[in-house]
Amino acid sequence: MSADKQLDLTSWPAPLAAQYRALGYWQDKTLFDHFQHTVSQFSGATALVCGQRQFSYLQVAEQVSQLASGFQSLGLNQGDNVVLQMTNVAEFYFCYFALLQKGIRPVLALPAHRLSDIAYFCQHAQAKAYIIDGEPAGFDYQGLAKQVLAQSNTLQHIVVRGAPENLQDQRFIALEDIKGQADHSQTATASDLAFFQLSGGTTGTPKLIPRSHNDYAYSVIGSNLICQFDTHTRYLCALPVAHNFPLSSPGALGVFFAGGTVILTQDPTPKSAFKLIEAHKVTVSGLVPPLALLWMEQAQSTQYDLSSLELIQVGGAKFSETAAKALPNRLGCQLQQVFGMAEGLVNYTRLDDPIEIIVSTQGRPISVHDQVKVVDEDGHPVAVGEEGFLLTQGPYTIRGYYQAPEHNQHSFDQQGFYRTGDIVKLTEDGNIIVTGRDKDQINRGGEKIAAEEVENQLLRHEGVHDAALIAIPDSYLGERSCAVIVKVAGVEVNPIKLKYFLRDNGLADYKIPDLIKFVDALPKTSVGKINKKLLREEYARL
Ligand code: AMP
Ligand code: DBH
Repeated sequence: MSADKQLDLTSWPAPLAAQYRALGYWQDKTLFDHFQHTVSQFSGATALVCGQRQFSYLQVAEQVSQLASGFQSLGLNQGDNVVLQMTNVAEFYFCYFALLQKGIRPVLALPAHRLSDIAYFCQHAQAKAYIIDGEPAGFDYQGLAKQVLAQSNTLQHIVVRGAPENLQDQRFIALEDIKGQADHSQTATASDLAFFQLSGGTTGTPKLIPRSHNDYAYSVIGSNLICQFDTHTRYLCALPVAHNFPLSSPGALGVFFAGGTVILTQDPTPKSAFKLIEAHKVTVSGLVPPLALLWMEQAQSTQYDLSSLELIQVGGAKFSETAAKALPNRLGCQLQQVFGMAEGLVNYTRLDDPIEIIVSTQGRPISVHDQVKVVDEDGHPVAVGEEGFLLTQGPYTIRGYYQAPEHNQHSFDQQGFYRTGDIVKLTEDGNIIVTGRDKDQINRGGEKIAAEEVENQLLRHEGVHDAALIAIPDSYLGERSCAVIVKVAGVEVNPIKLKYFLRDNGLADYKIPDLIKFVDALPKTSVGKINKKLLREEYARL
């Protein structure tokens, strides 16, 4: 089945699409149109700061138009997929808009993804190009690209920011060298699939999330209204640029739609971030809970002036009420909790909410047309204040993962509501409190790990007979991962060897178990599945 046919299967039912258009949520403008609109209004304003480099809106637009023709001259066309993996550098946005302009669809990989993820994205998306950062400190993406090439039969180009090392291999080409004559013509249309976000996942393989221009643009515009991003906004992008939170909630796209400035950093720790806050008079940033805690600790003794900060958004994992109460004083600004997902639904506490709501809830949906259902095991709605499973549909929540028909059967209900896998309570006033999780995932300080993926990799080791990956509480990260393993008799295995084995197999560092424990047998439920609930209780005090 062709990729576009597949999108039809996962797109919104016609009556809902008509409603979202009638409401003005879907404006039938592409993400590139929205960006261009800002360029036409604020061409001289600073759009982007990246290290020593600064770019006005016009300068960003020039870079984008030259890359748009560059990508086409490589033979990439509307409907083609590519994998884009950049660190927090300006070129991420140049590539992103250029690809979107031409209807070429990037899979937004995170810098932490490794061979096992990237090879899978390339294969599943039939990617024709893999675009990487060739000069970051700390990791050799060009080396990774060589390994990816060896496993892919679709990749034709490795496009490298910086200098390609592998000059004998014609497939490696510098991003700088593909730039052509400025090309402002657009091939994409707003109802098209624009790009792929990635799901934290719950299964053996990560899932690709198809986002359309219309739905994503609406989530950004709605977020801007709630968070009041405007031309004065100076947003420090401290989380990985490609992640849904700093890209769209309202994140960098919110800034670019509003005419503000994005300040990029590769290093989100206080030492570097605080310096940038002072230097660029940052007004807002989005953080995961462990980073927020670190900033709060260090703010006490910092020499830098943080007084420009107006708002800190915290999301990606549950932020404790105690920390939430302390944040405004420690950082001298307002707190906003954000509970979102790359599949769609994003909830915010509102800027004018009473402080009790801001510290004790994860907010409410962007749109009154985000429908949320909180149901029990049998799918019946629970009473307000009762815990249940959260399902949702709305103007920017996907109807299906990309080419994953079997998985989609479980992930969406009969009406097409997405099963978030989160356990929540609704308050009287419609705010959501996240109380737990039904999905087999570990949320390691905002980084999601699908237990099954790591278990499958562990089971490939000759010394592993059975394996279960569980979350254990951690005061800093919220959760850490622990692999509980039954060995094969007579084969020598130890935690260090297993961790190396996983790394050598291309598993990303954040997915490598923090702890590995050996047991004689794993507890089973009455139907013979591993009893993870029991394991979690047993290992909770480690
Ligand atoms: P993903 O589907 O990989 O984008 O991850 C989204 C998931 O992150 C949500 O379904 C929640 O499980 C979790 N999450 C995001 N924000 C929060 C938050 N503020 N509090 C608790 N969990 C969160
Ligand atoms: O965790 C997430 O995926 C997330 C958190 C906050 C998200 O996708 C978002 C906001 O948009």
